[in-house]
Amino acid sequence: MWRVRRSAAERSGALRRAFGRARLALDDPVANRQRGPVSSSRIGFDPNGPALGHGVYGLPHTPEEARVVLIPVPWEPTVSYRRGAAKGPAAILRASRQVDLFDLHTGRPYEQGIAMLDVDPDIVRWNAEACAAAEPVIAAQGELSGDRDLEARLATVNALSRRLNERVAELATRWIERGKLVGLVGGDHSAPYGTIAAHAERYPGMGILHVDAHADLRKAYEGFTDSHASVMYNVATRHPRISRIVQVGLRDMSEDELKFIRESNGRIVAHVDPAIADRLFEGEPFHLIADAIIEDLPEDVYVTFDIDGLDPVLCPNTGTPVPGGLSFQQAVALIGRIQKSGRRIVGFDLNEVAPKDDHDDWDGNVGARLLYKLIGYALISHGSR
Ligand SMILES: [Mn+2]
Repeated sequence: MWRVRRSAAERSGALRRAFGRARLALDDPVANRQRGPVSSSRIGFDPNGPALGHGVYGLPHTPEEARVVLIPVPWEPTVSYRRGAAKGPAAILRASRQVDLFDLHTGRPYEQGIAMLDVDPDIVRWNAEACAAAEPVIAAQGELSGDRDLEARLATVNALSRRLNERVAELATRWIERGKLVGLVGGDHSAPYGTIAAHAERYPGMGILHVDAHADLRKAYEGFTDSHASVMYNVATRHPRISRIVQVGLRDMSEDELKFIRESNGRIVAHVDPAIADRLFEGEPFHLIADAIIEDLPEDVYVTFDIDGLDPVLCPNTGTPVPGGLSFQQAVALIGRIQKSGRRIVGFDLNEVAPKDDHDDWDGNVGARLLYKLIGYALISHGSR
């Protein structure tokens, strides 16, 4: 028998060593800059207490006061497999109140203020209209074969998608111009198109880290020009100032999408899930894989995170789950290493989070925690600690 019973003293020694290592992790310079006593008078509330406000993460900040402004976009008309992503912002908001404000990776992101805007009622209305119009088109799998009614419905969805994109871009631009760090909470993956466009305007030459099980490079899907499955195609073709798109976690894609990547001459780089898994199986440490991925990115990075890039045990109710994917720790390490490499996270979105129902909070819980890491690392990467 190789397991040896350890004495209590040895066990506590092991605990001390483990705790010492945790301390070391917190002793890194980034965490240090966030140290110092936090008094409730300085920030107006007790960060160790239960959530006080009705805001995201239980925080009391208004968008004007906050450094980070989150735009909720409950949108899912083109969802092809199962719905639920429109409930993502509410699920994340609900679950966020259970997240401890102090974060072991990023310290105290809450000190700078985080606020989620109220949902724009126009977006709710457009989503309902577009979902109703889309239903028969999805049922026909985009095979319209001259059917006037289906063609009219498709045109309605595409027009509403354009309105959504314009509205989201306006909202994002308005808050970016006020000096805020803007994040978007979807919704399906077409929801963040407008905020990606707004950031591309503000940060010419920026790159995108795109975490997803899918490439989302389809030239329209089921006839929908602004499908969740087309968002990166639209980003790539409509925004030449985006210097590079680096995709991670892909494990379900068409040959046309692969061809589109190959023909992009390196502007789109795909780190597919099977290749990452092979390297891990062969014993390559994840940090080297992560750094190789980040090497492909320019100085300014926008992160678009489809929750289905993670292992589906972390997002069981997302619209199009695929086995495989990143662990939570790997995803957090990847985001963290963007910041540690000296790059700047200029904006971000989290999409395709879908709760099972209005009471289930697992998908929302994972989403809220991942979003908090994105916020924390984005803030540190801006040097505004
Ligand atoms: Mn996606």
